[in-house]
Parts: sequence; structure tokens; C-alpha cells
Amino acid sequence: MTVLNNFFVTTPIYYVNDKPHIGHAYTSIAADVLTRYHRLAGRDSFFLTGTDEHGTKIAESAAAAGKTPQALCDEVVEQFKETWKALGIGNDYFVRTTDARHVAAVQKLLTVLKGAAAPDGREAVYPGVYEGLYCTGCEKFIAENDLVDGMCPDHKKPPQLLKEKNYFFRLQPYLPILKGMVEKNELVILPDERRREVLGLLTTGLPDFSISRESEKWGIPLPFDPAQTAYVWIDALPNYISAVGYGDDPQQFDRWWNRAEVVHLMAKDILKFHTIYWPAMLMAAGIKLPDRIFIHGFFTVNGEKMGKSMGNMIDPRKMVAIYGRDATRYLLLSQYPFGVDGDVKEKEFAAKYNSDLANDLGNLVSRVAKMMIQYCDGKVPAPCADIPGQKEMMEIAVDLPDAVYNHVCHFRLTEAFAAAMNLVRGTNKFLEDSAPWKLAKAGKTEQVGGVLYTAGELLRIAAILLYPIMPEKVREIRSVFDLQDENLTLDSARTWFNLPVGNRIALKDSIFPRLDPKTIPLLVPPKAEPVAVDLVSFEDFGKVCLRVAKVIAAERVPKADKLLKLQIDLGSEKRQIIAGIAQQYPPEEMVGKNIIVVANLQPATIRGIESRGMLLAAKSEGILRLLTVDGDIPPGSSIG
Ligand code: ME8
Repeated sequence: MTVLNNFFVTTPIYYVNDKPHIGHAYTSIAADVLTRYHRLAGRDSFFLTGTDEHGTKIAESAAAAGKTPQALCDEVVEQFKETWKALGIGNDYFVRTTDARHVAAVQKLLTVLKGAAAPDGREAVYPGVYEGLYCTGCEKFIAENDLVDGMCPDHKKPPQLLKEKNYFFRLQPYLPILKGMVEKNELVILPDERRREVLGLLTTGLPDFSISRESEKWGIPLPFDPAQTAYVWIDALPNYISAVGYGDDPQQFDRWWNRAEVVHLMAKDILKFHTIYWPAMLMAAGIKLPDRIFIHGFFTVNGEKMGKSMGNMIDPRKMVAIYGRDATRYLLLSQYPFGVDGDVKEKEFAAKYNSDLANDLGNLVSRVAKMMIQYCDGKVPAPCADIPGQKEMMEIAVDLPDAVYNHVCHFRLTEAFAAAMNLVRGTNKFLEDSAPWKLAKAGKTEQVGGVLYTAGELLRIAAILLYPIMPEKVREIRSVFDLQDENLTLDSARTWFNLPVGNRIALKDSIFPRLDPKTIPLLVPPKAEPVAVDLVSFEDFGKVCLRVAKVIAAERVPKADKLLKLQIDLGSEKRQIIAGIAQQYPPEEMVGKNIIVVANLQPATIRGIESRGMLLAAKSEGILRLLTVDGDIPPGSSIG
């Protein structure tokens, strides 16, 4: 297959019945990353995203919110646009299915389809009657045996029985042709598991599908029968061509559709529409098919399916507020391999941020810059040939840009980031092994410069390779070394000695400040434990003596990483208690706190140390937070 130089990537256009969540963000970030890599490699690229605004689902959400559908769309679209801005998503065009341009293109396509002949010689579009169960949540008909307890398994609501006049698309004669194209990889479907799934569907056969609705008015009227509204998917799929000039700009259409490598990105939930219905419609209209369709993984959050009713839909803007724009992009895309289903674990965000970004990358930037300031007069020093380990590092670095770009061309984004991060780690190790601080002490100035030049050059290369996932931070890193944007290219990463000697170092704040996991707000509220069913009497509760206590001293219990030994003041007496909070609260943070203790517990011996009482803490899914008392109240005060 010859790969065309123009690269055109699309995300699904998202429904606007609710605000954007990290599932939408995942695809949009991936498309943004692909575009940036291809641009780094010098390919002309176009990145399209947008919103799907017609259909019953949106009309119902608008009615429930007491708004017109258009008003609801306008509001939610702004949220999508703001979210993409907050995430640094640099789409070239934002298509809305309510745009006049899109509406005109869909009507043109429908007119073409109505006049087209299917491969068996009959008309590609014909009128008929449809009767079936329809789920508005999925915006599709659902087979009776797919229902669970009479309800759609995904949306947990009963489908509606629809019987009405519809127009149909004659899909069947296209299926064998499509099958041949998928088999010959003229239409590439990736990963292979999804390709096989599609081939299975094409082999077992699918019925013709209806392309219009009589009962739904929120949509695009069929040009040849305005009493009918285009089915929302028939309205949505052509966004990929309406946005690049189908029907109104032949030159643009030629550039970004006919003469571009067209890549559609999405998750498996909408596989059939994109790999079967859409290519068949294009064939009927005599339009080139997309080149590659990549189905990335569908993820769960903290082990559960993401959904409004689950209360676990994470707003990407919340993540940006905690981790920053670029770290959010990195954390979301590097949690599990791109292309397989996975789980987004909230607890891992902070750990990964601290290890990969604060420790590995952030530290490398500040170490190299600080040492250039300290030992090299605040400038990039001259390279030096005779540095142990340098040649090996150069060899690794020289091959890396092509290896990373090759991963990207095959949608192996996780591997691409990992390869760049390995270079960062390798550079940290090179610095430790070379120990320029020791060389400086020994007065070996030229070698100090040589080591730092190599480290800086390796960092420059790694940063270019990380630019697509963290564009803002990489620009910040480059500005520390006074590097200009025009050299932000893959070619520049391929060549050594592109870090100009003598550039001034301008180190500002740390690029990725370390985060204290304890202070990070939760993105998904933890599920509360059920309240105990065994009720206790007032009398029994009254037996528990709760008191305010001031912590006067705290130390760790040796060889017990969870335990602290606390000396507390209970007003009338001083006591020692053992508490299992050391992982969340270091001893120095405890001193001076007014905590709450159960004061009349029988003494216990924990790890050979006596504990006379127990402090109270709130606990949820491994997270502990101390109960403390607000304001001034003397130790020993009772609690009731
Ligand atoms: O289906 N994991 O829109 P939509 C990964 N309007 N990706 C996810 C995800 C998850 N848990 N949840 C959502 C529609 N996505 C139609 C598309 S296109 C012509 C019309 C992403 O708002 C993923 O890309 O339901 C998925 O395919 C898409 O959002 C579905 O978005």
C-alpha cells in the first residue's frame, strides 16, 4: 500500500446529551497525538472532531431539561470546545451536525444515494415499513434476544416499539465486496481482533438498514421525502466528508479525502457503523473509502463500566485542574496499551505522575539545567568526544526517532511514549554513572561540559519525541535551553549536535512539581459502605467515651510501615497510643493536631508496645483521613 503524504484523522462526533467525559477525551487526545507526530515527521495533516446533535436521544434530553434541542446543543457544544481547549486539543475543524454546511452535504449525499444503483442492479435506497424495538440510548434498533429483563443492557431502559414507513439502504449486495476489501486490506481495520470481528459480521450477513425516521423531527429532512428525517447515524457518519468540503469545496475534498490517508479512530461501541454501514454508503455514492479504521480500547474506571448512573464519569477538566493539561494527556493515554480494553485506575494517576513526570522527566530537566548553570557559566557547554558511555547513548538516541515514529504509524502509542521515557531514564542513569559533580571536584572542566552536553542533547531528543503527548511542557523544557520552535521536527531529533553550544539556560519553576497523593481530590467519589443493620441503643453508645486529645509527640514504630506511636494529652492525663496511619500521615504532621480518641478502650499491645486508646479516622477504599476538631477546644473535652 502506498501511503499518501496527506494525513486526515477523525474522532467520532460525540453526542451532546451530556457533558464530555474522559472516554471522549481519550479518543480526542489520541487523534491530537497522531496529528502532532505526523506533523513532526513533515506530513500535511488535518484533524477533525465535532458533535452529533440530532436524533431522539438529544431531543429527549432537551425536553427533560426544558430546553429546545438547539439550545441544549449550543450549551453542551461549548463545554466540548472548552474541554478540548483545556486539554490542548488542536483540531483543525470542529463539525456540528446542525451546521448548515453539514446539513447541505448530507442532503447532497442522500440525493446521490437515492439515485444510485446497488451492485445487484436494484436501487440502493428503497421505501419500506420498519417494525422493531428501538433503544433511544443507543439510537438503534435492538433485537429482542439482546434485551435483559426486557431492557436494553447498556441503558437499562425498555426499548420502544416502532412501526413506521422508512427508507432503507440496500446493504446486502455490498457485503461480499466489502468482505473482499477487508480481506485484501484495501480497507484496513485494526487491531486484528476487530478486523476478524468485522469479517465475521460480513460473513454471517446483515439485513438492509433503515436510513430515515417518520416519527423523529429533530434532524435533517430527506431531500426526496421531507416528511422523513434522516436517521441520526446517516446524518452523523457523513460528517467525515462534509467537514472537508464534500458538496461545497472540491479542492479541499480532493486534498483531505481523495489524496489523503484517511484514518477513523473510535472505540468498539460503534464498530459496525464505521466498518460496514459507512463504507457501503461511500461505495454506493462512488466515493473513496477511508484507508484505516483503528478501534482503540474501551475502558472501565476503577474497575467499573463508566456511566452516568454509576456516578463515575470523570470530567477531564477536573483532571486538568489537578494534574495540569499535559500530565492529564499523558496519564490518560499511558495507563494501558492503546488498542486493547483496559481500566483507568484513579489511584495510579498520582503515582505515575510522580514517578514518570516529576521524578524522571522533571528531575532530568532541572538537574541538567542546574548543573549547566553551576558548572558551565549558565550556558550550554561544548561537547567532548572522550566521555565513557556517551557513544552507546548516542547510538540508542539516533535510532529512536524512527523507532518511535514507526510505532506511531502502527498506532502503538503506548510503546511510542514508553520508548521516549526510556531515553529519559537512560539519560538519568548516564548522569549518575558519569557523576559530573565528581568530575567538577577533580577540576575536569572539559569533561563536565561533555557529560552535560550529552545529557542535554539526549533530553532534547527525548523531549521532541514526547512533544505530541505533552506539547506545552515540551515547549517549556525547550525554552529552558533556549531552543526555537522551527527545529521542533523529527528530523532535528534524528541528528546529533542540534543543541546549540552557548545557548543561555533559563530555569524557571520545576516543570512537574511533585504532588502529595494525600492532598489530591478524588475524581470519582468512593462508594459509601452500607450502614450497619445492627442498631445500637443510646445506652450502648453512651458507653463509648470519646475525647479530644492533643498530639504532643509522634514517631514511627520500627519495622512497621503503617504504625505511628503517639503521645497524647487528654487534659487530665497523658497517654501513649499506636495508630495505623503512618502511610498517610508522617509523624511530623501529627504533632499539634487535636484528634478524637476512644478513651475507655481496654489497653492493647501492638508490636510489643502498649496502646491505651484508639484514634478515629474516616476510611474509604484504602484512603484514611483523620478526624480532628475545628478551632480551640481544650484537650480532654468530651464528644457527644
Ligand atoms: O457514539 N473508553 O457518540 P458518543 C474509550 N455520536 N473510549 C470511549 C469510552 C470509553 N469508556 N466512552 C466513550 C457516538 N468513548 C456517536 C458517534 S460518529 C459518526 C457518531 C469514546 O458520544 C470512543 O471514541 O457515544 C467512542 O467510540 C465514542 O467516545 C462514543 O461517543
